Amino acid sequence: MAGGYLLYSAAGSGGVAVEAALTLIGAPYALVEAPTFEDDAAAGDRVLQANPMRQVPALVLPGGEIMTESAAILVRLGELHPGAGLAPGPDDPRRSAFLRWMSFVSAAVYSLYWIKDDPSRLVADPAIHTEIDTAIQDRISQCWAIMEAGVSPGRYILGDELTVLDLYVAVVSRFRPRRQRFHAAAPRMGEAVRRVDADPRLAALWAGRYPFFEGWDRL
Ligand SMILES: N[C@@H](CCC(=O)N[C@@H](CS)C(=O)NCC(=O)O)C(=O)O
Repeated sequence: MAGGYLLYSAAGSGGVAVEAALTLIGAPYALVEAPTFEDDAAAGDRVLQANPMRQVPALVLPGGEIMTESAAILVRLGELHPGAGLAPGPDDPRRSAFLRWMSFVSAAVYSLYWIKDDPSRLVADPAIHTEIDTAIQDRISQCWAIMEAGVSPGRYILGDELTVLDLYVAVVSRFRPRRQRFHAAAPRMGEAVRRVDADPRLAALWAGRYPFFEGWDRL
């Protein structure tokens, strides 16, 4: 796609973090809606042309190159648009923590959803699926607590400036076990993500793509 970004994403998915980054950057993008995690084979087929993992997000860069992997996409967008100030550069004192925690969210938390969303991918016996789900929810809460202990937040997770890490955590912490457990495990990061939730530049995006509704966090 010449001249703009093409994003494969879905409402309520990790792709919304990429949508948030593009919104703050002010970069126009076209969207291919592909709710790969729902019982929708066509959605998987749609994203397959960009991502052999059948997952969103996948981003086609203006030059045609395809990127998958949410953390890499977010870091790269920050690099490609330095004026937006969303990704600490190589000489920034926050750089090591930035890369560390971007990878951590992806590897330690987000990757668990491939099993959590459908435990039969690993274990056929449905009698065990609830146990797996509970164990994964506990593991996710533990990971948030480990991250909470390792960061030194200011107004945002890495200090007083918003980065794509804040967008990433604000979205991934909406997945089950959702925010009640996230806030219990990570109260200081919780303040940062509430700030991201309330950012007026993102109000329309959250409302349209990952809305809060009465009782959403009790699911
Ligand atoms: N490692 C990937 C994980 C992406 C991912 O799990 N995406 C979910 C949506 S939030 C998905 O497409 N799930 C469908 C599936 O895994 O079959 C990333 O960080 O981008």
